[in-house]
Amino acid sequence: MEETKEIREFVFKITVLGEAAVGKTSLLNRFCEDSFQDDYKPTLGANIIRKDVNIEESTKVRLIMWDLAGQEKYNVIRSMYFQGCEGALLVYDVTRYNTFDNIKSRWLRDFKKYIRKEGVYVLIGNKIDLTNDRVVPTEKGKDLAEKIKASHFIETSAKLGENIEEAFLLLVKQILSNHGVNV
Ligand code: G3D
Ligand code: MG
Repeated sequence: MEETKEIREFVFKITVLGEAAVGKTSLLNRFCEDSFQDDYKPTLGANIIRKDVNIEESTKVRLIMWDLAGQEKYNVIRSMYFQGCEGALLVYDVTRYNTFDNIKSRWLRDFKKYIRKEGVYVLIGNKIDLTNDRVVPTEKGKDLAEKIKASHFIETSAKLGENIEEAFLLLVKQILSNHGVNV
């Protein structure tokens, strides 16, 4: 008789943080291309997206992702936005230095302030397809990731679809590992 493996199911809420126009919505859209976008609540100022990912045959994860609609002034909905959040993608734009500087001074600070301490984050340098406009070198990204103790660093292009799935999976696997699940 075949052995049946127990299926483990998880639901994680994650967020994508970073300055306006770094590509947060584009990253989410890329990652969720084939998936369901439900609960669109424009009045909340946030778009709530869900996607199911199978990490292994026996480990299923449902991701609930909040995308801020429009401006990055989320004061009003901040507590809802961060509540129950397990992790974040911290995104900067490799063609704009200020978006890189603001990771530490603003987005990581907010993450730490509003999300419980065990929350994990992956640092992302987006728009690497714009090679001629790049001002933040890969090494700088790596250094920052180390300094802020990000669990990983990865460079992406939401435009070309480069490393998008990888970025989200790195975050999910780190969250699972924090829950004592080894994949
Ligand atoms: P945000 O949600 O962080 O505010 P968006 O950012 O996803 O709305 O993206 C802002 C702009 O950057 C968009 O251009 C989008 O197409 C572009 N963009 C996002 N990711 C990439 C990328 O990897 N490469 C390039 N070249 N552009 C990207 P528009 O012109 O629509 O404002
Ligand atoms: Mg957006």
